[in-house]
Amino acid sequence: MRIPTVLAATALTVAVVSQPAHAAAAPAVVFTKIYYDSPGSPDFGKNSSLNGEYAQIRNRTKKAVSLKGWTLRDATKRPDHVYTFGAFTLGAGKTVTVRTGKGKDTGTTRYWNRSGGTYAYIWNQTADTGYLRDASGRLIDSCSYNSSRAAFRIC
Ligand SMILES: [Ca+2]
Ligand SMILES: [Ca+2]
Repeated sequence: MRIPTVLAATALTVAVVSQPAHAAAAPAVVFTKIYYDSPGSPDFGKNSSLNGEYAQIRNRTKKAVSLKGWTLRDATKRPDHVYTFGAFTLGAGKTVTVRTGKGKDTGTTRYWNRSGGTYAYIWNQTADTGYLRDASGRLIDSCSYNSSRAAFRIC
């Protein structure tokens, strides 16, 4: 059935106007950056290079959020591409950096502790997606990129 142009336009206007009421609230904890092309080229997979790629996650709220059991992963369906937070609290307005390589966890930086050369990188150099899920597996935020022209993506 053909919809008269006037009616179609009216329906579109209604849909656009009503959209904010249905839009989900911005999540409390969000990706802010994925630095996917570690400095230097080529990327040989040394620990310093693995730690040159990272994802940053920020708590936008005025309350601390426990990230214990929360997971961070890329688009790859591999169990070793899942980072699970241990006991960790992200303070109000604070940002945590999750680096791919090995290191000693601090209050602001966590380490995926991956090694094994070039296959240890998590974040693809051209296109990938980060997923952040809470301890019950609910998707909290995601960040996608599809460009090799930059070294990082601001989410
Ligand atoms: Ca590089
Ligand atoms: Ca990947």
